[in-house]
Amino acid sequence: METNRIWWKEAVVYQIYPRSFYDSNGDGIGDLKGILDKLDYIESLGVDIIWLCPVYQSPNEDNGYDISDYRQIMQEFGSMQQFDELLHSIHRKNMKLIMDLVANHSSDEHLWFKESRKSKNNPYRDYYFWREGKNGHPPNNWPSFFGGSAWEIDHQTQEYYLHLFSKKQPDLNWENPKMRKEMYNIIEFWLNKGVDGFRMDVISVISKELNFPDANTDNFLDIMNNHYANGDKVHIYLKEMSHEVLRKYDIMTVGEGPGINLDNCLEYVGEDRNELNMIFHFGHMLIDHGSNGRFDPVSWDLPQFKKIFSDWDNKLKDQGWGSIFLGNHDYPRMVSRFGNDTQYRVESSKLFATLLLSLRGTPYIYQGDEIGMTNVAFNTIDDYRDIEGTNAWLKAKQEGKNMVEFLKIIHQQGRDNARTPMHWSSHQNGGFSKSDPWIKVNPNFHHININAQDKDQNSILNYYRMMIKFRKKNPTLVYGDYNCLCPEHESIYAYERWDEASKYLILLNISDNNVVYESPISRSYQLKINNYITPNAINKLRPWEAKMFSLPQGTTSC
Ligand code: ISL
Ligand code: CA
Repeated sequence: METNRIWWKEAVVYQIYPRSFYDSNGDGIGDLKGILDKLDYIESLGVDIIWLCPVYQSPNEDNGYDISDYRQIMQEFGSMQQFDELLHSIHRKNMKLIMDLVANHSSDEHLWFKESRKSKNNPYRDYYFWREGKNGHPPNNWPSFFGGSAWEIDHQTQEYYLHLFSKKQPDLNWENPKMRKEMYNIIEFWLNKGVDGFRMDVISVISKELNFPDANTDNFLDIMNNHYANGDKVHIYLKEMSHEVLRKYDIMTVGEGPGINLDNCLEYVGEDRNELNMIFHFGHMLIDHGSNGRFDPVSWDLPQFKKIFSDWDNKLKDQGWGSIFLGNHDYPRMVSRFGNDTQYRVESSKLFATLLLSLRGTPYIYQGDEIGMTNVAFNTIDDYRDIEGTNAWLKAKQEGKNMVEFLKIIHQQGRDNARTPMHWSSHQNGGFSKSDPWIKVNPNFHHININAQDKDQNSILNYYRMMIKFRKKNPTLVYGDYNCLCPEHESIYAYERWDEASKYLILLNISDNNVVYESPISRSYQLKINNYITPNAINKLRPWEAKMFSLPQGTTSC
């Protein structure tokens, strides 16, 4: 048993996308009071930590990932007083709250940027990256994550500013110590309020290649890896941030960022590094992305999927710590993407709950996955809200693509899949709001909703509750070793978790077929978890069946 036990390793995190969680005042937008109203529900899941996607003041070009004041709450979401009340109520329930820290860029409506653009010698000029154009063109050919150039001309001074995301999200200049100090003060402001940590947005790109060379490829991922991510100084900044503020508090940090991979992850989370506690790894999130990204989908197979989890476990097992997640607000719904969201929606949702809560690392549950919410398929682009999807649509149109086909790709891959309102009940708008929500509700709320599942003992929701409880009672599932059996099997994901105290074997049938899997168990065993209600033979797995056995210590499964 691990001697070095830490609360954030044993915790289960619940991610909230506030805009779509619960609307308390009937304006169609989820809000802080809505989260407060539903705190008993969140507590009933048995989770320990709530991660709130950004709630700061923002013009919402990118739903809060464009912050115009880091010390104010977005008016649509409520007031600072309500935030304080929410934080206290969360603490009263013995849960913790982590905030989203978006430090790579601000909104162009932030005071710093408004000043910065005024003149070349404004004191805030160096809070951002300003460069001259080249012969009437941007300073280089870098593309933005959301399409088009990463540079925008500002007519006032006739210079370009850098924005790796939308042009309303100018990149902050981390080279500037004054800017860094302001950011640390902001972090301190929230920590002094009592928040328990941060999820750090695109933290891997805060140090970019500052001579701004032209990219010599069209492949976005390559450009991002070569020029944006893991720059020279990222670790200097993270160490400084930790030294100046983070280390003074008992908090947790999780870094998000493209370009963090098996080779460099320990530089971010190695225990001797004093940088971050954990990072999200994106291998499985990019598994179906082709060379042109998410709107260029490719197929994937189970051995690939298993290898990603095994490699990451192996890399982090002695040093650092992992985060386990199967979806968030940037990706399609977990069950639609990896499972079967029609015939086996219930079984496959439960199967992925089993996976999520039985791997080593801190599990993150994305709102709505606990009831098996699915992707949505709006029949017109007008019903979509996400800047990434709508930009991609315009580009595809300009390129003369088949737009009927492209809409299907948006259905499958778009970020709005995960952003439709939560389904609280079968009432109007899924009980989310009394008026039209900011984005349409998925029409399947009539049969997929919390109210119905709360009462049903065999629901996905109650399976999550049971699995969370089971994990929390069994630290072996948190800290124990991991070994993947049959990595090449096309439909079975089988693995063991063990320590001196106990041993578990987990069998997951990731397919629509009945599979016979000669279970390696030779001696006495106990079936602890099963996502089917009726029993069956030990060596048979029905479609999307998940079984967890406890084995006597010393049993070899291979
Ligand atoms: O979704 C992606 C593009 O296909 C990801 O690359 C994503 O942009 C990246 O993981 C960063 O995401 C985070 O920062 C963005 C914001 O739009 C996302 O919602 C956020 O999670 C910019 O702040
Ligand atoms: Ca509201």
